Amino acid sequence: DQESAPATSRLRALLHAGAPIPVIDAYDALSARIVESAGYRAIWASGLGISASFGLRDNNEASWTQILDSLELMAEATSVPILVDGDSGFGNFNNVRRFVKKIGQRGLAGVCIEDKAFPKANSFAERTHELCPAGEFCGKIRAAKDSQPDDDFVVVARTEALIAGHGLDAALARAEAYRHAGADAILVHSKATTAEEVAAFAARWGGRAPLVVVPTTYADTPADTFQRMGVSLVIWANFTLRAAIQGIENACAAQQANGGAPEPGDARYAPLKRVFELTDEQELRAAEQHYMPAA
Ligand code: SPV
Ligand code: MG
Repeated sequence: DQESAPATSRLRALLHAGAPIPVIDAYDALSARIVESAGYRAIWASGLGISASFGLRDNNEASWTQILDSLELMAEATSVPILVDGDSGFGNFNNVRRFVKKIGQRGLAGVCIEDKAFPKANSFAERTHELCPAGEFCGKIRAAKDSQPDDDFVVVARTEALIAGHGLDAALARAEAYRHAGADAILVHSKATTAEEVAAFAARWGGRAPLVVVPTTYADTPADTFQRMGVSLVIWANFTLRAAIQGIENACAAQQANGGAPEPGDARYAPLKRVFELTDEQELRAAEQHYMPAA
């Protein structure tokens, strides 16, 4: 996990660290910087978060080039590896190939592709979730692996079988097929309110490939439960997004209650100094010293 190793290799090392690694979402370059400075070892570039940052729904409303532009800025702003939420691949295997090639060129460390139909819907949306046929999805995984920028790039296959109500056997059969297609890890998504469902999956999976979970609806699960399950990555997929929304809402409400103006010294606001730190203002001053003639 050396800083000098490529992002792809560092993400791969986390998958095989032998203990659950907490990963949190970012939805733009600034939130990615904040996550990195808080000490997270990897970032989840959330599809929900990026689309919400555009004011759009998590239904493939944003074009994939709009998402790519945001991902490029996120990668440029950070040095920890970024696992990209690639939704259902923005189309068929051919769209997957193009997307993986483009994120690979931009230094993203891996991609997660889910076995939903296109356009996808958020897993927590109250609706019928249509899955991509397993055979077709295996082609997408193979296409992703064949388009990766280096051998360590991580392709996570995400099954939505439990979300779609197809049950444990179907989820396990799909995961096994995706592993054979070349997936480096399996994300088993669940909207259950306890970890029981994913624990049952993990028990039958038996560590055939690294396992990734997204415990949004079972967030109160103790960390040692994930350890016992043999989970590799625990992705807190929408927590910076929700913290930002709540933070801005609280600040706006307080200002509105104060006639529209901020209260002097309100600790709700990060100091401007923090903004300049997060955008590395200091580096520009040093570069000016280096490149500009003294006045
Ligand atoms: C996302 O963060 O966009 C995800 C995770 O895909 S979830 O919203 O939990 O489905
Ligand atoms: Mg998503």
